[in-house]
Amino acid sequence: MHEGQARAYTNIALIKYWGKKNEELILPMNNSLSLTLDAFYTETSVSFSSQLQADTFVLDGKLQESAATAKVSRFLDLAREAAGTQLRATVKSTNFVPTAAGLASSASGMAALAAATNAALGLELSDSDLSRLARRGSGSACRSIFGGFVEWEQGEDDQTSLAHPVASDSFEDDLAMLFVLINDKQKDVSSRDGMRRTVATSAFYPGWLQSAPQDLATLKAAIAQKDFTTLGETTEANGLKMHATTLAAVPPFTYWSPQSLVAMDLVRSLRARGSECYFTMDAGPNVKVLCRRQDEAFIKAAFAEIFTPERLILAHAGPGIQYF
Ligand code: 2P0
Repeated sequence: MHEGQARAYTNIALIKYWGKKNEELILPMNNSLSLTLDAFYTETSVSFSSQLQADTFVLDGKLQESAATAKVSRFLDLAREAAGTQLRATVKSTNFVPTAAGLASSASGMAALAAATNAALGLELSDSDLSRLARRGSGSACRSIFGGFVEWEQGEDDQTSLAHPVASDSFEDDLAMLFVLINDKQKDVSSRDGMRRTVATSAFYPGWLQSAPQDLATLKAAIAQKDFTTLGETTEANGLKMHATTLAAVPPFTYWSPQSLVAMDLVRSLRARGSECYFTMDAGPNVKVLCRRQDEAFIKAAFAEIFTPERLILAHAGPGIQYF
């Protein structure tokens, strides 16, 4: 019996990963930069045993069906190959997200799975190697190996595509992110399908690729200078550009819902009234609001006039991977 356990926190990209140049290796089209957060995480245990005939995957106490288990199995195959073993495994994962959040995260999930597997098989991977391995499970997972600000270098091959922490002199500790949870049961386009469709068909995708490097450079300079205004403006602009690409895809789609627009409007009106905050969104209707930590209570209270308390969750910068 070989066992390992790990915890990984989710991350939200300030400069988005949107599109792959290699689907099998999960090599992205552009560098991305995220903030790891403390509010949502996944704990995973992996145990390999010669007694097992097949891999099993239990998520939040429920045995998963074949599709979810196959995804985990494909990931375990990579680790088995590295370790030179054929042993099958039992994987148990728990997502620590507030109830009804609609926030199950492949970033924290795959990062925790990679780390727990690393421990179980005694691979002794460095954090860089772990980031490469996690990337194969889900692109954004490579960033959840590290805490605080993290950049994923797109690279050119399996070896060169990985994340690393971005030096920040603890700037992240001055920040907060308010999650505005919007569950309106719209039909989902998974991020994987959404990216693929956008890369293949969107007339706006070349514009995305053209501007992402400048956004990244501006954001990194803002981190170095602890310039919150530039950080926020760049985050919001970059997110809007990513979402604009989906409108020009064939067929078109959007992750925005009416309530997302309400949240975005409130951010703009708070700003107009002198309360600095900025929004970003990912492959779903939830809106994440970036603000200074000193302003978080005021901004949360403004949102509480429109959204019920269980839909509002404050997060702060979180740590990298943890073994226990
Ligand atoms: C990001 N997203 O940078 C971007 C922004 C969603 C929008 O990474 O196909 O689950 O497994 O590599 O990492 C979500 O996509 O996709 C994501 P795969 P992943 O956070």
